[in-house]
Amino acid sequence: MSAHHQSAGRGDPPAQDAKDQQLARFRAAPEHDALTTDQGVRVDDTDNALRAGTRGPTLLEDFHNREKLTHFDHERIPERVVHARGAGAYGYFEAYEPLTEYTCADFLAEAGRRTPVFVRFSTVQGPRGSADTVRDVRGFATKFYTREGNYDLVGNNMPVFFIQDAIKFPDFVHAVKMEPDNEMPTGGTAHDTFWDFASLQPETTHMLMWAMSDRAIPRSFRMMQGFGVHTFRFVTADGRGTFVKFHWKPKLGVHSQVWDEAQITAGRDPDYHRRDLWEAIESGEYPEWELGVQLVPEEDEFSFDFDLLDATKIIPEEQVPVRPIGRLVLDRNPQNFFAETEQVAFHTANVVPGIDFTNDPLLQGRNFSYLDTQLIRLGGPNFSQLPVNRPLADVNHNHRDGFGQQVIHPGTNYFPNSLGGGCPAHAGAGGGAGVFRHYAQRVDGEKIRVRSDSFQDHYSQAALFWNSMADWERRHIVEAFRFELGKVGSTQVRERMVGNLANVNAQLAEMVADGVGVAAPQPVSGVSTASSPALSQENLLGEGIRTRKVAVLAADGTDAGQVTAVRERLTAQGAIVEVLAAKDGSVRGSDGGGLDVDRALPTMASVLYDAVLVPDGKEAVAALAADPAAVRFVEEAYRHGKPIAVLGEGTRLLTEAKLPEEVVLGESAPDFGVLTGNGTTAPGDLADALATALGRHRFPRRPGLLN
Ligand code: HDD
Repeated sequence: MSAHHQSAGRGDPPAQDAKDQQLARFRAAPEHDALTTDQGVRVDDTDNALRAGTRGPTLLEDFHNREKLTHFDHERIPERVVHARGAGAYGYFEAYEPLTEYTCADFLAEAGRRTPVFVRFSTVQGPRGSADTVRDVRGFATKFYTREGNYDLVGNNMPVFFIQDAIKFPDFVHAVKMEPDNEMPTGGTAHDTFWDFASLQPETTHMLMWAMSDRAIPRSFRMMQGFGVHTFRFVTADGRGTFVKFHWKPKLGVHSQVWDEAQITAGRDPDYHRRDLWEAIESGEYPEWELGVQLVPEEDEFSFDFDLLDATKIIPEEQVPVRPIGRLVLDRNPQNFFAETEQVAFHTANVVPGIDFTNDPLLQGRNFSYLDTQLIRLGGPNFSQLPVNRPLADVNHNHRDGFGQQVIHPGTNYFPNSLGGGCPAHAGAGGGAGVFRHYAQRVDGEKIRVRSDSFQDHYSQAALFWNSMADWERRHIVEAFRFELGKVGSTQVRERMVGNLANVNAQLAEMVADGVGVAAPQPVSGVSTASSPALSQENLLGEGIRTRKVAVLAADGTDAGQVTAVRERLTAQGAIVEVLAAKDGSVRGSDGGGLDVDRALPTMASVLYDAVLVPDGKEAVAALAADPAAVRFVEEAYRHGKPIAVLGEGTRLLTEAKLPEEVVLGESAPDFGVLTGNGTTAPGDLADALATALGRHRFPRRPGLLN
């Protein structure tokens, strides 16, 4: 490959028709684009190894064959020990206003300043090839290529963590990953070792509430919140500190799948989230988040009933509001998964002037761990030279050599020096802006291996979370605990875990105990009754229905006019409408014209859509009613709480799917997101009603749901 290909990386335009361009280049100048060895020698044939006679042995002399196989044999690198499964994209961060009152961070210093970013989303437990829609925490890691160096905000889609001290991380990860003897399960936490650990480690309780909630089964990466988790510190140019927590809020709202749906999706499309992100960006629907901060003056450090340094705690938004400070837009897919998404190396200690750490013991441990992990994963100390990791800011130091060194460093390699003109010089000497100076925090204490008493309350905020949930969110949490603990073989572990839950809520503990066949624990007195409405997804719907997917079930005889009318109305609001029929190609509309089929029904499933529409047309509906895949499609959409719209004859499919008749055909049907239009209903009106229903995402109070 020629040099201009190899240098492709960050900042290059997307590869639209890269293959065509490459071919054209080859035709124009074969000497530049022909296949070569690593040494640049052009190769005549890469399909046949050199052999002695056409049927004879392969020869060791074939350097091209040996080089090709050797390179292939070394293609894999160790996958991430956690967060191995992920998807990434480029974009930019744009600041809303100067934040100089709180931080001297250059990328936050001016309204409208844009900073390029790379974001990688991930699951935690599963290996690289595991399914996207497992019940798990999602990683949300952002690398800001600021003018003053790279800043990494390595967060999750949940604002707290399982443990308080990083020294517990290897234990936690050993317990959560696949079990050591049989390497099961692949993705997810529903197994003995995880719950054994969790039940013995009560500090996990708050995070467990989040992990058993719908937050752990997002509809899309684009519809997740993100959190920096720890309390960090903003620092001004004159050295003043302010505590800060970071929040990403998705423009599209926070939405989830239901558990049954997530499990089916894992089979129907294991790449569901990866594909969703990729396709949204390819189609110009750039996902967007707002970055918000909770700011706490240093003098208020001890004014909370929890410790700001404890990563198992949130600051409720009602207590300290989240102030929006900028937006993140992802507008470019990577060109090469390995080079970019796999090789990106995040590190909590990648900070820039104006952002500093606190003594959160989880954060302090992370500040060691990420650099260490990159050394083994990326094979040496020069990984920051990889295109995706390279800062935009100038890099100047005396680090030298090592595996994979890309830079030809001239001159001296030590400091102080006179022979190299004293360069690179200490930036501090000039005293200028844009230099990282550690926050001057006074520290005094004994060397002790002891957790602070202020870290001991493990249940109040777990209760806060539970108390803040809507009825259906609580139902989902109970079902999730029942599922997970139901997969645990050890009765002792089940009992111990249920016992912990009694500290959160007696009803929760009772319902879980009932589901997993253990005795309900004794109620605990003094359980917190506080709540925080900002935690419920019912209050995080977002606006609009952009990129929501609507399936139209069609067959020969479908009322094509209706489809066109509905499609127009919905796509005008940004929804995606796809016509599904038994076979690809087109179907005959009821007016005799053709209706293009977007997807063959057998290749799709209701779990891959947000709503379903069955248009009118006697012949078509009869065919659909006789097709088990179509009937199942409607039934599943119903059981997963999705909006369903039927016009005229389409109603028959509701009956065929054996949905609760009193609901779907009763007056309350629209309240449950089942919309039926008769002969006089204008398709546009039905489309509007469907759009409103889609805006509510799901109808979790509908009878007959699968959780
Ligand atoms: Fe971590 C990866 C997030 C605690 C050690 N972590 C990793 C990634 C995310 C997080 C998003 C994937 C980055 C990527 O996409 O490449 N981790 C968190 C959050 C935590 C957290 C939000 C708690 C607040 N992590 C944590 C602790 C330790 C680690 C306490 C170790 C002491 N994390 C790692 C790691 C990983 C990692 C082993 C695996 C691969 C990598 O770093 O690059 O170093």
